[in-house]
Amino acid sequence: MESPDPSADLWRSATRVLDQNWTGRYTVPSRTLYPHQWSWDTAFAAIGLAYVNPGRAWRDLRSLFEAQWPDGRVPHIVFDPDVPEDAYFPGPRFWRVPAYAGRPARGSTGLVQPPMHALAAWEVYRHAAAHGADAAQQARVELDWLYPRLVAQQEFLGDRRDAGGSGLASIVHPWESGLDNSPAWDDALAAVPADMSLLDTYHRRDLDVSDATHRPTDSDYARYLGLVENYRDGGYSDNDLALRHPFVVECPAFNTVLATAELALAQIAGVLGHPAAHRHRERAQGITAAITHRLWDPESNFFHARDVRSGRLSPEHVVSGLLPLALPDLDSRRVDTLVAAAKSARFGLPAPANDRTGPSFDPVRYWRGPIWINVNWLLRRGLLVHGRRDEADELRRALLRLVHRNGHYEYFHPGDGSGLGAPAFSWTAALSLDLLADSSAPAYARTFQRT
Ligand code: 2M8
Repeated sequence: MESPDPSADLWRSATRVLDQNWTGRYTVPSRTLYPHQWSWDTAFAAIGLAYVNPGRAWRDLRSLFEAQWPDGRVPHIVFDPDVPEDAYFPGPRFWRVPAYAGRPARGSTGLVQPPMHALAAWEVYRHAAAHGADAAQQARVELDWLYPRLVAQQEFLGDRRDAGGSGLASIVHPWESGLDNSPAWDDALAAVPADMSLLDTYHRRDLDVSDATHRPTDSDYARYLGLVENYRDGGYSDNDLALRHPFVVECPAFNTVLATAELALAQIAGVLGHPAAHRHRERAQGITAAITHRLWDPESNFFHARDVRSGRLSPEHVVSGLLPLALPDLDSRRVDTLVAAAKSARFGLPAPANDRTGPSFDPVRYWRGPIWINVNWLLRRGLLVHGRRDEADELRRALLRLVHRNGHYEYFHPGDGSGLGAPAFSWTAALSLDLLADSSAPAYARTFQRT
């Protein structure tokens, strides 16, 4: 596909990052920091690959879903058996996931991540025809293969993970949120014991390859490991989660993605001639209602994570509280309130991961202050869904400017925009391609470098 002029260098560099991070079967998020396949990263990569290599987008999604568990869960990391155990911690040996019949010989974790994949599959399908008749035909075959697997993923999250009985999926580990180190988990994590001796037993590989001031603290990391051990030693069972597991939380962003997935599944079901389209739309409405009912705080006028065990809402204002904007059925009063919050001194667009005015704001520690492209990409979708065209275009230009000036970094400093974390990061590159290719906002190509 032709790159939109005059953004050709950004287009080329983004394509190069995705090429460099392609292993032959899937895209790694980063060669240095994340040398395996990550779940929601795969979905974001596919959204970008839709423009430059749809065959690879489908291969990526297939690789991930080939590792889906019989209970429907899609693991948050699928390990590459050719990568040494010590290249990433915690690796396959720590997770001790049982081998299931029919699964390929790739280990995985037992956690999940936000189910972005239905939306990604829909986006790849939508763009397939632009690549010719063969690509369009392949897209149809791939959708057919993926659809029942995507439905199983939703059922796992909607049934097995509805620990609060509220119609929302709970996460059992901060890593499941994708917004791993967000202050949204601080309250719930405070009740999780930090066994510091785990850090004597295990070596934090992330600190070998990145700056410790950017990464989670040791006490948070000890809690992360303890949570994995608890879930793992319970056989990764989701029975009686709220009683047996010390971290069970309903996240507004995770559940927004869950609802968005139902809407994408409705579209996919329509293409496949499947009668379930209506049911998927109803589910999306049900999740939207539950998010509004359970996670909106009328005092703060914002969405917050709920700790299912204590029943408390997190007091933090973080970017996940803005993401329900992506729900088409969100009422207009809340839409207005969220847009105002996004543009307020707390955030500003592009939105940092955390409230700039709050005490937990840290401009370099990951998910506690920096700007991430993926959550802003979701926010932009929300603005578009609710007809906020001008704000969406402005955000699009700002995101592209940020990446163009600073590179395809994992995250960006919310003050000076400098690149932080891993360079050559896949979802930054992939979503830049999607933002660049947006033909509905052609003005971008003329203005983003100047403004
Ligand atoms: C980060 O998470 C991993 C653990 O899953 C880590 O910190 O080692 C998060 O930013 C997560 O959202 C992302 O999927 C992953 C790979 O990019 O990195």
